Amino acid sequence: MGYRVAVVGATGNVGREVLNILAERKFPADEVYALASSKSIGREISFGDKILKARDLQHFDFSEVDFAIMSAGGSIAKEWGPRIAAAGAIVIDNSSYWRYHSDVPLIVPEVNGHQLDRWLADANRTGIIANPNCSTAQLVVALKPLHDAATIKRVVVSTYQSVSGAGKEGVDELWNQTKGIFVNDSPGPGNKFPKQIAFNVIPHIDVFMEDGYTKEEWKVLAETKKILDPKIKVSCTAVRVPVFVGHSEAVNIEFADPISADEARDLLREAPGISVLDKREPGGYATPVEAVGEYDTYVSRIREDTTVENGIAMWVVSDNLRKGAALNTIQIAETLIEKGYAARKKAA
Ligand code: 11C
Repeated sequence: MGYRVAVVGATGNVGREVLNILAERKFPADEVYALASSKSIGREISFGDKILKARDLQHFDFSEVDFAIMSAGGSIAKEWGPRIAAAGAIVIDNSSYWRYHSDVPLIVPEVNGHQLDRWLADANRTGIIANPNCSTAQLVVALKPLHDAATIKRVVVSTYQSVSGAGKEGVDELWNQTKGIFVNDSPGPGNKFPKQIAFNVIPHIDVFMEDGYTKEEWKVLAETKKILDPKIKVSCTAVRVPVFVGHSEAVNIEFADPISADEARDLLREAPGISVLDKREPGGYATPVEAVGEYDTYVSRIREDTTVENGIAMWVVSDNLRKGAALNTIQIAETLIEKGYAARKKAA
């Protein structure tokens, strides 16, 4: 018997990618429902070779749904996560709302998918699983095999984040400003980014916090600790760049134990979800252009960082809408199925 999957926020950038990936990976679904807010009812959305019509979240009956994959923002997640879970579906939420709740697992299957065994067996589970921020997901996939081998003490990461992380408005703003400058027009102030994004970079993503870091930077720190190891120290500088899709990260890691660049490269080559592209020659590294539409996180420029005792520096690139969002939610659902989560009996 196949599963019933509701995609909440199906008309957004990530929701559409969830539908694409469910179809691409032939997810074992009998039914897939595209749900959206009332203003999008009836909108047509591609699902493989089919077209789904968006249905109204407010009036949808979740009592026979097995998975609700939500990419509809924090306030919808707050209100609807517990309601959908109470109807018996497993909620996999992409927003930041549930990520830091102690009774909600925050999962990247390659890194801490094993936590789902205990969660599934827990009769009192909340029914909600959180998906991490895109910049965290690709980072922890790349850190995990190295941490297992040589124990990471500290990570310093600078991100180069594409505008699709800021949703459709972010993509439109880069497009419109680029076109405007190209035809010699003033780009004009944007609504989404605090400074011109076309032909520029902006060292500011999400709101500023009291300590001077931004919320995006704090998320990378808090989520790396929750997913990988609370003992790892993390410092992040998050930067928006004029790229449509694909986040990049320059990462410097300090380990407790010695590890060479060759050892790190070999470990990363064997690790799930990673492709190593690391030739020390022009073009012998990954950029966002190659990562778009891919499942893997690419690791390049692996070298020893001799400014600390046991240091490695590397470059990590991934499709932020895929591993950073839609793909990871589907991998969570696939992991639950592998661990024995069965489709619910349907009414006769
Ligand atoms: C960005 N990383 O690139 C953000 C988008 O917490 O899920 C994802 C925000 C989140 O702007």
